[in-house]
Amino acid sequence: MSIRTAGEARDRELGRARVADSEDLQQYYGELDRLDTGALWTVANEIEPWEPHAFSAPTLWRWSELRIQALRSLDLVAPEDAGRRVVYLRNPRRREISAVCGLLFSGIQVMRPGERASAHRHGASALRFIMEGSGGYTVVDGHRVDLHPGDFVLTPGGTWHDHGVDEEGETCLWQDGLDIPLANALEANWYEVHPDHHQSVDHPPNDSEGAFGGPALLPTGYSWDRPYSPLLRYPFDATYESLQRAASAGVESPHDGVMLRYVNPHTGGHVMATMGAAMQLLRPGEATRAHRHTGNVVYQVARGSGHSVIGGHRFDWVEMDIFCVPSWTWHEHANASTSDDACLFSFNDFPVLEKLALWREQGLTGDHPPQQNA
Ligand code: GTQ
Repeated sequence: MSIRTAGEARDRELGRARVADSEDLQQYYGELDRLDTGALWTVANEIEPWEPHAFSAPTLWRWSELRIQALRSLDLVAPEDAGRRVVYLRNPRRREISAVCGLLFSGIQVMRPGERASAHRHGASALRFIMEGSGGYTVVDGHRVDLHPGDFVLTPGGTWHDHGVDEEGETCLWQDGLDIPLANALEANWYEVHPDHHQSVDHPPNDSEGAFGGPALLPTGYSWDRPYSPLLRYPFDATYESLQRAASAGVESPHDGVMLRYVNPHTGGHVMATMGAAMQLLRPGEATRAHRHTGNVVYQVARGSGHSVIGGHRFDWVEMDIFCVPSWTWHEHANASTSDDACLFSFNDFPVLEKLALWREQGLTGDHPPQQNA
């Protein structure tokens, strides 16, 4: 759909491009075209929409279907040939750039016991949300990080990483979130294979948590100048406890319920330069009020069941389902249960919007969003 459709009626206002066509103009446009130029007023209303325009469609992927297809790939391809054995989520309106939403990528990676993917690094940054299995691990620049269900794990851009599952473990499934389409749109992505194909672990296992995972305590005498968090794993239990504590302390938003952002303990900022992540708690019976903002968000249901209304469409979700909220799209969430918590993990491109001063947010005081233009 053309990005003009939304505000077309208003495009006849003084201040917008509203030049009436004529034969002389058509001839003129032809001459400009031959010089690889154009008249701004023929495209101005398209390239300067009244409001941020989302190219992606709000979409939900059911875990019950994703899981079966991801497991099927176990017998169809080997990680040595596939590089990574991943079923990626393709937004119906972003097919050409393999994006899940906006300029974000998401895939379900599956590995069985004893398997190891070869080490590589790239300009794009990656994060993982672990769903299932045991004995899974990733090695990030020589630091081994164990992967447990519910954990949120970082593989920042430029770091060597290789994943595997120990022989005595169980088949592991996790969601990969990357900024590949963004890095490609900026024409800045690159890829390198590790010369030895595997890294040696040259630090104690899970050492980033030992050093940086304490409650608001940091080791003295360290220096850190990398553009991402030195803490590489954020375990689910500690995250859930923090949500409970925040709820008791009355930390809540009418739009998000109790929502906590994963932080770089060194700066208090987002965990990586291009992607942020959060976990939110919807208490039993809780329903949030609609809001919208620039930036794209991919959610995964970490606990419970409920529904979200995104751009006027209702999506019912259960544990591990994945859904997305495109930029500037009204959204609200509700916990279906009156006795159990619901938790939503999410990752986003907010750091990019903030750095480029393009972050914008709009809340709604009433309960019902106006009809979306898209
Ligand atoms: O583990 O680095 O799902 O490079 C897609 C591309 C995972 C990874 C994906 C990747 C990775």
